Amino acid sequence: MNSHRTAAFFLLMVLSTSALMAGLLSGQKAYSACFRNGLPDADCDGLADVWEKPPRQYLGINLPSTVNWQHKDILVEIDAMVSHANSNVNSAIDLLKNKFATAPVVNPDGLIGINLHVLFDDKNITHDSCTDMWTEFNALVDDWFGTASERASIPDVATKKADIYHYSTLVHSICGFTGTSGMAQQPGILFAVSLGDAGWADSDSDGHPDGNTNQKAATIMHELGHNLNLKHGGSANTPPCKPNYFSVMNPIYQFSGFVPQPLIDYSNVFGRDSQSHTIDERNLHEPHGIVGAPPGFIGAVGTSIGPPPPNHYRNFVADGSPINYDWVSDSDTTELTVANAIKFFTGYDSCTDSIKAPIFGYKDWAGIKYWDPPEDLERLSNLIQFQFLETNTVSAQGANNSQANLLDDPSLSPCDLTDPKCQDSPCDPNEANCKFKAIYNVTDDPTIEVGNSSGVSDPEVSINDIKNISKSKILYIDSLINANLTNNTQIVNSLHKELVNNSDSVINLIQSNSYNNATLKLLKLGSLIETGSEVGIMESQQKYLILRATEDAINMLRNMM
Ligand SMILES: [Ca+2]
Ligand SMILES: [Ca+2]
Ligand SMILES: [Ca+2]
Ligand SMILES: [Ca+2]
Ligand SMILES: [Zn+2]
Ligand SMILES: [Zn+2]
Repeated sequence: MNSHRTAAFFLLMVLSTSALMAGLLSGQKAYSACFRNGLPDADCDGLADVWEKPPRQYLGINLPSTVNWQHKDILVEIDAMVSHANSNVNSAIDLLKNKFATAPVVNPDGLIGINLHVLFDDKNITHDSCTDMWTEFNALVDDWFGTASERASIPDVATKKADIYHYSTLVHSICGFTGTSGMAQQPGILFAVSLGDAGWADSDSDGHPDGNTNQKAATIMHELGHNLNLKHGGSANTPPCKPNYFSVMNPIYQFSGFVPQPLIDYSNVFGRDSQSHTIDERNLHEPHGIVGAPPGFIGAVGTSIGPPPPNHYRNFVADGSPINYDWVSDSDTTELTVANAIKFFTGYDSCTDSIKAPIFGYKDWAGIKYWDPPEDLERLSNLIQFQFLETNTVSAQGANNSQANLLDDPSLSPCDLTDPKCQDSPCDPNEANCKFKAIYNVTDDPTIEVGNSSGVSDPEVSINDIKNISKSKILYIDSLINANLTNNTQIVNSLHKELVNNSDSVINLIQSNSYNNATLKLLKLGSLIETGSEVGIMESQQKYLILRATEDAINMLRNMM
């Protein structure tokens, strides 16, 4: 079955630097520099113009009637196993279509955005308690990629369709990776979404988990992102869990847990320190904030030392407001040159990273690889995209990019491009000292395989990771109660049992996936704390802390249902 994964397409074109620059300077539409299978691809979406124009066909496969040769299109077919084809799949798809439609990506038609076409097709694939990646999954691809009528009429349709479509099956679970949310080729065509293990939400309450709308939308976008060559840290997988990488690709932002609400979007801006170009863990500024997230988004930053509750991480609004994180744990937030590793989230081992270095966000939307072209061409199309973006669509994308002004802050000194890491730097491309390293000649080497899958995504967030985070939140509430009600042992003991020690304690309820009952119990405990008199003398400040932590835990559990 590997044929459609290894099908090679050759870019039979030679593009010299001077021709490109001449095109840009004369105002010619430089994005005609893109080709697919040697055919012009005006909008650089990996679909040749001729396929996107009427009758909109490729090897007998009809493309959606709304594909546009002058506007980027991404085509996805999704099939589902029985019990995984609930109606909220459509809600998740609608949510994603809106995100792509307003993406800060420019098109020859002068409009921004990407048209995401999702065909939610076969919904009756025989259920399997786990799907082996990739042997069993590839068999599903062979059997189900394409519509029933395409499969009946087009020989080898799976191979052909993989040239123009991404393909996913909503499966129950991935063998050997219980609880993981998915797996994807990176870059590539295929991805699996696996939200069936115990603990994921049961959207239709039939006793069979399948993921709620947010869980589905985030996972589809995350896995498709891997196909489009996005990684857990943007341009690379490591380090993951960067607080200034505001993307659904970031494991700490894909689901609620460390953050109150998931971030279901690709990043558009390099998140950075509110007063400098990046965040340098060797030189942190306690009184500064982090900027670059979508308006209102609450992020999370963690560290391996220091007591900030709960569990060594702190939430922040990424609008530049001071985080006031006491990085050195000396009970003030005034230090301006602190060294600490801030990608460490207790309860989620995949974040563990003690190296202190500058950490960079990424502009996902500009870094998308539409069709696994040679690296050189990728750089080229990114450059073109940036140039065009700056000159033609600044106002169009303004609404979506309110932090753009911060990035262009002229009071900041240019970032140091002699630092190799600055290839991922948060420089604005128009800044005098911020340049892509070079524009390469595009090779016509016919041995380069295009459209080939060259890797697989790193392990994804699992439901167990999320449950670990929720349990740590409960333990934190428990520790607050212990610390603040020391002189009322009987009440403390009974609250402790309710939270941690009874067979139906909140922790045990979470463990057995009874999120609703855990929530009810937390609400009861909350009102008990609220009334105060019943639990003895407690300062209002202490009460506030406990109530806030309780609310946080309740919010998280609600996101899991
Ligand atoms: Ca195209
Ligand atoms: Ca197009
Ligand atoms: Ca199908
Ligand atoms: Ca269900
Ligand atoms: Zn299932
Ligand atoms: Zn991933």
